[in-house]
Amino acid sequence: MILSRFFKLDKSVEKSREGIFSRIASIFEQPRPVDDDLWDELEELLLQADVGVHTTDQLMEIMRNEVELGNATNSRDLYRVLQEELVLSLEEVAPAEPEDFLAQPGELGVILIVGVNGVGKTTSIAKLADYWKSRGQKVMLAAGDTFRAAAIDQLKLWGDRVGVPVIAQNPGSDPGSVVFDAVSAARTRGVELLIVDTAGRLHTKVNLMEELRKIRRVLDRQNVSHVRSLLVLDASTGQNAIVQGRAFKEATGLDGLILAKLDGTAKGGVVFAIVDELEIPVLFVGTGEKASDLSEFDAKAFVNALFKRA
Ligand SMILES: Nc1nc2c(ncn2[C@@H]2O[C@H](COP(=O)(O)OP(=O)(O)O)[C@@H](O)[C@H]2O)c(=O)[nH]1
Ligand SMILES: [Mg+2]
Repeated sequence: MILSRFFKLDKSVEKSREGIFSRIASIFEQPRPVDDDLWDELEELLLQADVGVHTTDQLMEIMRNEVELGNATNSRDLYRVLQEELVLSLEEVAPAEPEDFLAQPGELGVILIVGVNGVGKTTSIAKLADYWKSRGQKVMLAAGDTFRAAAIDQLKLWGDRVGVPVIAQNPGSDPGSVVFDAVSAARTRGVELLIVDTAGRLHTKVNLMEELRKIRRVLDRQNVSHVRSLLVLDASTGQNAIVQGRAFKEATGLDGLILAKLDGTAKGGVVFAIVDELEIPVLFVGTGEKASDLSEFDAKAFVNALFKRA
């Protein structure tokens, strides 16, 4: 059996598809007039799906316009417009490709993984390591979350499982120093991709910014020119993810998003709100707790998966 490239993406939205999105689909499946009842039901379900007030308002306005212009005259037309607009809303933000996160062959690229504690950072790092290792990259991890001893041990454990080396120091050591060591080790061993775990104490935003800036300064000093940062958000935290995203965008600048735990929520509509509000492309989604539970993100495949009918 040939599995589609987005098979995992498809599976990760099962809860959303079987929950609110199947109710949205059912609005349109039977031919019915486009009246106030339809608009009200649709608006309410989009909000329930966590699409967010701003994104929902925009979608509703576009759909009403299409009806006024005569481009959509019945519920089936509107269903098509809704799906097209959902895809467009994701595509409005220039998409990122996984390859953008790698340096030129023979050079060292660094990816900083940022996000609040508990969102799925360390697990996502293991998934990324597995993803790129299986695509032939020589990968190394750096335990830059030195705040908690458990965070260092957890990263080492994942490194063993996926078979990539982990550079770590003692708990409480300076993350900048860990990164310095890791870059030196990476160069010595011909590593192409260094993925750095970082601490996620958002409540001390000033320190967090300072810590991330310091890591960047260390990378500058070592002449690492290809540095990208990826924010991990927990899809099941809904609109709160947007608040976190804004703080990190301000603090460090972001090149892409990983939405962890998409499999754990029925409110997969939050993806539209996150992309709309943060204007940062989703690169990967987390589809479970194993190292292989990661899927590339694609706007069309995602919308198709949400509305796919058995
Ligand atoms: N279902 C599911 N669980 C996840 C996913 N990513 C992470 N987790 C779980 O979320 C919890 C926190 O993950 P962790 O990587 O330690 O978060 P961190 O504190 O941000 O580093 C762990 O129990 C993970 O197994 C995912 O994509 N799906
Ligand atoms: Mg962690």
